[in-house]
Parts: sequence; structure tokens; C-alpha cells
Amino acid sequence: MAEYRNQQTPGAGRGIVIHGAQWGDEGKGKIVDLLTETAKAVVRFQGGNNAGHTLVVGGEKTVVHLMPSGILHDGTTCLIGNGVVLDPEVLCREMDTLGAKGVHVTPERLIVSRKTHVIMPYHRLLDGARETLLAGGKIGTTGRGIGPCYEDKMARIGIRAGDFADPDLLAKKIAKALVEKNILFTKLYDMPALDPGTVAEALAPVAKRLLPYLGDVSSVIQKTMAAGGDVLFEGAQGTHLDIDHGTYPFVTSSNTVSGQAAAGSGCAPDVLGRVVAVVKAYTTRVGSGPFPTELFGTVGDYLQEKGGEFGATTGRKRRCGWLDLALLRESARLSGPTDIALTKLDVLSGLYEIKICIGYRFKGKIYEYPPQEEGALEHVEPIYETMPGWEEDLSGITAWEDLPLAAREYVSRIEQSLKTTCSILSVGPDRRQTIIRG
Ligand code: 2SA
Ligand code: GDP
Ligand code: MG
Repeated sequence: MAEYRNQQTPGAGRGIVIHGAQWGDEGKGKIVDLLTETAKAVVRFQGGNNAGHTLVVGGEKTVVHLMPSGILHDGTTCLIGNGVVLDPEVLCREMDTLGAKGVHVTPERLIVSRKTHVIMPYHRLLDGARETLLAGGKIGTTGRGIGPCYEDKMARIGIRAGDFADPDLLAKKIAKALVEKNILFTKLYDMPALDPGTVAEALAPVAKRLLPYLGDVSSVIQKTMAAGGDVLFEGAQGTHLDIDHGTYPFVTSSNTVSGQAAAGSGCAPDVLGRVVAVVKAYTTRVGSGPFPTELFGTVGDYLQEKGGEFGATTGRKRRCGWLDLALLRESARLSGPTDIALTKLDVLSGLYEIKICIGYRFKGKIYEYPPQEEGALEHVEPIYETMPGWEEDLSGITAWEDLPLAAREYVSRIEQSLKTTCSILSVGPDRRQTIIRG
């Protein structure tokens, strides 16, 4: 029986999920890059080029949007799973940018699932038009066509990467997908209709270029683990942007919880032996939606500036606030972390005191978890605990014992509250600026 499943037979590699526990931008890219050191493959399993994952090695910065964050390690296979939505032009551009830096992406290094849905120009147009129509109720999307692409997937009129192999089929599918959209464009959005032939023609060169990269991601994961190699599952966005469990409707259009790693890549959930929740030492959010611990004064500006909190895809300013344990508890029950990677602890240096939200008051009751009614998070009152801050610069520290006492107490408070160990502490953007605890 064993060979038909990926399960944890002795000697088999492990599946390690790395996911964001807040509203994204927790520093997942850095942690994936770090853990790739010992992994054989890295797979993206949801989202698309709305993601911006920043890698810094020896002071050199690389931002990836679709390419898995393991790409800087030679010998690691990068996989784009079926749960991703892929903009082929963006992927080709990313390959070129990496190539210019001496990172050559070949079909041996990158495999794209044939089942991955493709973001088409009409998805991007719809994303923008919808946001304009929503006016005051904007989601604040990245404008990359993510939602409309997932809609077509669910409506069963999506284009998949595997279709690149059959230009006739591709042309027919594009024509089918455009029937409804052209009515929307012309009758509702006052935009010109798109000609299916022109859309197909524009796609042809990138489709041809990506053809050699298409493969069976599920099988690669199975074989890699069977040969003893660990596989990293790289989450994008964060738990509270999850289409089901996030702050709906201010969410992205995919499931961002750890369980999606299995469905979005094509493996069984029992191989996901380790789940690393990446938690930023404070909270940020980009785009619209409720944010109970958001700071509007000087402390918020301090975090935004010191943390360099700008969107890695759109350049938008990120909103900043205190750490919120209620959100993190919810995240933990949804994704079951085995351990936490706590990032950007260095950004908190220089604050006289630090607040942590330990729960909410809502309609006369105390909540340890966010109330589940839609929109409730807009109205909760955060309950804070205040801890002493520290002055010292943490960015050069590589050992737990060398951290100031107040910083260690802050980390311990998080561990105690979430009943989970912070096994990785990040004190700067660079791969080296990391404290690994045994
Ligand atoms: P979309 O484009 O449909 O997924 O937008 C829906 C919501 O999801 C949010 N979202 C994000 N939030 C944080 N980080 C993301 N990636 C970029 C980054 C964001 C950027 O790394 O900084 O550059 O602006 C990301 N992607 C989607 C989005 O803001 C909407 O609230
Ligand atoms: P991701 O989407 O979760 O991968 O995160 P982003 O790359 O969008 O945003 C995280 C930002 O913080 C990037 O600019 C990283 O280089 C940076 N970063 C990551 N870890 C740390 C850290 O520990 N300290 C500081 N100061 N910056 C960090
Ligand atoms: Mg990001």
C-alpha cells in the first residue's frame, strides 16, 4: 500500500508548512529562504502575484511574487501548485530578473502544475473595474486579477497552464470565457469588448516559453519525500485574509490556512508534519478592513517607518498596530502550528513600553477569540497588557541569551499565551539576522 501515498514512512522526508498568522507580510519569504537550506523542494500552494516575498542574502534584496522563495538555493526544486493563480507574463519577467542576477531558472529548477489556473488580461481589467464600482466599499485589492481568476476557476470556465500545450483548445476556452465578460465590459463598465483571437495571440509567446516547465507537481512532491527530502509549503498572504476564515469581505480569494497546503499542491495532509506560523512582533495590514489594534499616532508611524512597512507588490503604505493575541489564537486553532517564527523583533527597539492585545470587549462580554459575526471585528474594543520596552539594537544578536531581558519576556509572553514555542526569532531582513533556538 505504502507506495500509493506520501505518508510518513520511516526515512521519508517531511512536509513543512510556512504560513502567515496575521494579515500577510509577516516575513514568510525570509523564513522560507532560511529553511530551504535543508529542504529539497519548495511549493507555492495558493495565491498568485498579489504576494510579495522579500529575500535578503548578504545585503542583496530579491522580491519574488510567483517564484517560490527557495529559488536562491541551488539544488532546490521550486514548484507552483494547482492552488496558485498564475500570471504567465509576470512569471516570465521574474525569470528574466532572476536570470540577470545569475539565478538561472530552468525546467529542472521550476515545475508548474498543469492544473494551475492562469490569470488573463480580462481578469486584471475586471479586478480594477470592480474596485472602481465599489467606490467607498473597496476591498483594496492588489489589482492583479486574483479574485476574477479564482471566480473563473469555480465557474469552470478557467484557463489552466496545461492548456498551453493545445493552442486550438486554448483559443476555444478564451472565447468561451469572454462571452459573459464582454457583456460586463460593454454594458456595465463602459469598456470595449475584447477580441478572443487577439487575447489568444498575445498569450501565445509566453505560453510557448512556459510549456517546458509544465509537470506533475503532486508526483514530484511524492517522489521527493519518498527519497528522504523535506518539502516546504510556502503560504502567501495570511490567515485573516483567508476567503472563509478571514475578515470577510476584506480578504483575498484563496484559503490561506495551513490545511490548504495539501489541497493546493496535491499531497495528503498527513505528510504535513511541521507547521511554522510566521508572526510579526506587531501587526500590519495593507488594504481595507477591520484592524482592532491599529495605531494612528506617533507609535504607528514609528513602526511603519522603522519596519519599512510598504507593500512588496504595490508599494502601498501598510497600516501598523500592536500585536493581537486574539487574532493569533484564532490563527493557531485554524492552522495548528508546531512552532512559531517571530519576525521583526528588532523593529520594537526604542519603544518605552509595548502593548499586547490579550482579548476583546464586545457587546458587554470578554472574548479570547475574535467574535465570528461578519463585521464584528470593526466594533470590538481591544484589551491591552503593557510590557516594558527596550532600547538596545537587536539587529546583530544571534543568541537568545544576548537579547535584553524585556525582549525575552515579550517573546515568553507570546509563547505562554499561544502555548507554542518561538523556535525562530528574526531580528533583521537578512538570512543571517536570525536566532535559532534549539
Ligand atoms: P487581492 O489582490 O484580491 O488578493 O486583494 C485582496 C486583499 O488581500 C490583501 N493582500 C495582501 N495583503 C498583504 N500582503 C500582500 N502582498 C503584498 C505585499 C501586498 C502589496 O507583500 O506587501 O504590495 O500591496 C497581499 N496580497 C493581497 C489585499 O491588500 C486586499 O486587502
Ligand atoms: P512576506 O510577504 O510575509 O514574505 O513579507 P514581505 O516580504 O512582504 O514583508 C516583510 C518585510 O520585512 C520585508 O521587507 C523583509 O525584508 C523584512 N523583514 C523580514 N524579517 C525581518 C526582521 O526580522 N526585521 C526587519 N527589520 N525586517 C524584516
Ligand atoms: Mg508580502
